[in-house]
Amino acid sequence: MKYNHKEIEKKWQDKWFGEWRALFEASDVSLLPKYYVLIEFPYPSGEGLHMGHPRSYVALDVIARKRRMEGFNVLYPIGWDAFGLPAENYAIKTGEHPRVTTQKNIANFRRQLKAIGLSFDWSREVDTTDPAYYKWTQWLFLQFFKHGLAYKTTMPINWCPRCKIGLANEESAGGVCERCSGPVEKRNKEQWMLAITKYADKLLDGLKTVDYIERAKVQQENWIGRSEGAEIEFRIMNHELGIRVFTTRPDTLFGATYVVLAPEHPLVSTITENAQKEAVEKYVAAAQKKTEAERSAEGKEKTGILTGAYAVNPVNDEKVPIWVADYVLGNYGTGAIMAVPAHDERDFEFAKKYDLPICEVIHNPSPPPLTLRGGDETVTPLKVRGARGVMISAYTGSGTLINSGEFDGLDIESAKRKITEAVGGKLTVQYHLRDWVFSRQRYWGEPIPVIHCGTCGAVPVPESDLPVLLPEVEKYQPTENGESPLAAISEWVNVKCPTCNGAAKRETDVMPNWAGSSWYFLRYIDPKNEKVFADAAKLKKWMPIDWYNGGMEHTTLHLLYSRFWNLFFHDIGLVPVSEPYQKRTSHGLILAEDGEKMSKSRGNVVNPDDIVNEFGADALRCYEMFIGPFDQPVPWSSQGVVGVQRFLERVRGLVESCTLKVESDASLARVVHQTVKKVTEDIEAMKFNTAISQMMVCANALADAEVIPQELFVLFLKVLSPFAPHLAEELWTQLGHTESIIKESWPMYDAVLAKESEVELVVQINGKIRDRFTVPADMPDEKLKTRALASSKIQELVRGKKIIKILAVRGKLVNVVVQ
Ligand code: ANZ
Ligand code: ZN
Repeated sequence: MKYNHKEIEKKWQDKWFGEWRALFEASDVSLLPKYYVLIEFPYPSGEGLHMGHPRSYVALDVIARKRRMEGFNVLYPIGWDAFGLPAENYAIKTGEHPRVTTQKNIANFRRQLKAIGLSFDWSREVDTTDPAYYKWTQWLFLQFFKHGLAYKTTMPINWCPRCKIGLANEESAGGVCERCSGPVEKRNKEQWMLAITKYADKLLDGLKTVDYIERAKVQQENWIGRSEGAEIEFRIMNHELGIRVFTTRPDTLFGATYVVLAPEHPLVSTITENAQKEAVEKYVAAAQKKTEAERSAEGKEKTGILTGAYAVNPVNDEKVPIWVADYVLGNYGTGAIMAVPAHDERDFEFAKKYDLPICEVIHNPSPPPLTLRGGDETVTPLKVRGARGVMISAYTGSGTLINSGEFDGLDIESAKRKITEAVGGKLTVQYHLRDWVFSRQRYWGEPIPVIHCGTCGAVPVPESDLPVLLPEVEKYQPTENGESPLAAISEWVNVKCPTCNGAAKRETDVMPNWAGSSWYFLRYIDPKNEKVFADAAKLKKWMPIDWYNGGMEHTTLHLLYSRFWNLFFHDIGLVPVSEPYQKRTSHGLILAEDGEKMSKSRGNVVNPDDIVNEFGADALRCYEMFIGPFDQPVPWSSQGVVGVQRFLERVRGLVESCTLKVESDASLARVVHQTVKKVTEDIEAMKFNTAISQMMVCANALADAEVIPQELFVLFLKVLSPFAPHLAEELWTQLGHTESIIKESWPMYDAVLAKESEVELVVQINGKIRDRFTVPADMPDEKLKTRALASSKIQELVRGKKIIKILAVRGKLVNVVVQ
């Protein structure tokens, strides 16, 4: 009789999400230790769930289910990150209200997630687009505002002149509009900003206290990019003004042979000589069209243009030309650099191209040989002023100073300090992190709760007037001049100032779709609270999150943003811990069978619904866990699902051979206890794939036995249950139980029973001992022989020789006879 997964899985889901729903509900009053498991809540897209979602969700479902069986009070919540562009773009195209599409999509996602048997606590579902939720997003925004961390400034945005719409960075990748494929421009607009840079050091320091996957820590550190250096002023000849440069290498000041301004630098137009004006303006306009990434890409040919003006190097009074070049960015440091071609790669390339002087000031203890060959062509070494050798590239290593007057002989570090001091500069710290552009000229987002008054300035909407509801609009398209569609509703825009009662206007920008996800983990703790965003005592009970899994692509976005929000909330006493996530892990992508990214346009998408239908939820779950190392990208395989389904079929058959009576056979007991041990440990290490292969080995051993002692089968069934919960419940009832297997305790293994009895195997070649290692005592002869021949030592010694005979003595020795 074939296992009817459709019927059986539905039966258990009906119980779990119906009569038995308390099983998955976290308790605010329980005295059991708490455990908060979190996955990144999905954006409910029209396409429905994709295969990547279950990889993360099932993995943490396994952990949540195991923790419940270990006696924890588990919180494993779910919700919808539902503001966002696809629903809005769809509305622009079809006129259908984003709320309508969003509700439809949510219903579909809910159905799909339940069909996979995920043990979410559905009583705490949140939806970021629900006014009862975004009221608090707005309230939290106002805390930033009140503490001076939300401010308005003019910033360039991505603007598509054809679609007349402001685009998010993600919609204008490569400088191309996602909708019309036309070129995107930069346009200056007033934007709300959140001062995340004020938290740069806290965001760095906090990383030292949490258990994050190493890659995520490194990415965040690099993104924040703390850089110690100095600001030094260069006087401009024939001008009152000076140019301040930021350098991490003030020790190389004697080697600064020219100065470069970013095209955006405000001094460019002031100091450019008349003869150069036209050319410089053209250059600046061209630079504006490039993205930051294009401008700073390594290996890309550097371009620049002379201003005709000169500056004075403050350390030696040398006259140096001032250039404009787009490899210098306007919004980093001071937007101006001193160029030291001898010791900076980019400056070296630039100096070579424009034939600028190169002056060596750090002694290179092992200079490259005079003639060097790079590939097939000979590299021409450059003659360098003051140098004793030649240079074929910048020397960026450490060493002592040369050609630096009184500072000669100093090491780099002390020279940094002394030279900065000598020229009246100051030591500073720069961060690559930028403040967060927090407004969008869009419809489908949280209205920013601020009112602009001519007299009082920007005034927060009073708490009692929150939420500021999204009004109904006729058109979802931004206005002609790139304002949010909200700007077109005058009865909504025109209000009284809450402070002076004069005529005032509402802010018409909305928040970015990162807002709702920056604090959702707090709302799960108290999702229905109408008085506060979450009750303090409950926050204290549940925070921090014990285990958070999510995509690597969010490391420098959502993960950083939400840490920032939480750090700030902690500073103003709203939350009990500074770091929200105690542990962060990440899963690899699931690729299509062809190894490419799954995408609709490639037509290689595997739909979870189809897999659940054909093979069952348990097969989907187990296969996603079996597919490969959890943190690696892996291609989907339809063969693989079939294999896993066969394993589950085999497990189902086992229950028929179960008996209460028999004594357990030692070797069968060993496999089962080893399986309990391995699955227990592998789940913690997220080695789900090896946990499943061990369960496959175990199922085979159980299937080979004539009868299976029920106590052993039960151990196996319990460790299988987080992976294949439907089947586990079904077999559990077949053994006569009436309550859920989830209520059982996680099994203990018997360490003595689990231990392989092992022996040392001696491997000889022609009677001489050549290798020894341990093997299971009961390894059969044929396996012993293969194992012996697999040893690298033995392989080495028999290579090229003819093996005549192999003898094995079980539990002792293998002798290989060669000619
Ligand atoms: C002179 C120098 C000599 C430099 C040398 C480096 C090596 P990080 O580590 O990223 O902070 N720089 C400064 N502002 C810049 C800007 N707005 N756009 C592009 N480059 C800029 O890098 C700091 C270094 O990058 C600075 O130190 C400056 O070049 C350059 F042997 O100054 B350095
Ligand atoms: Zn006012």
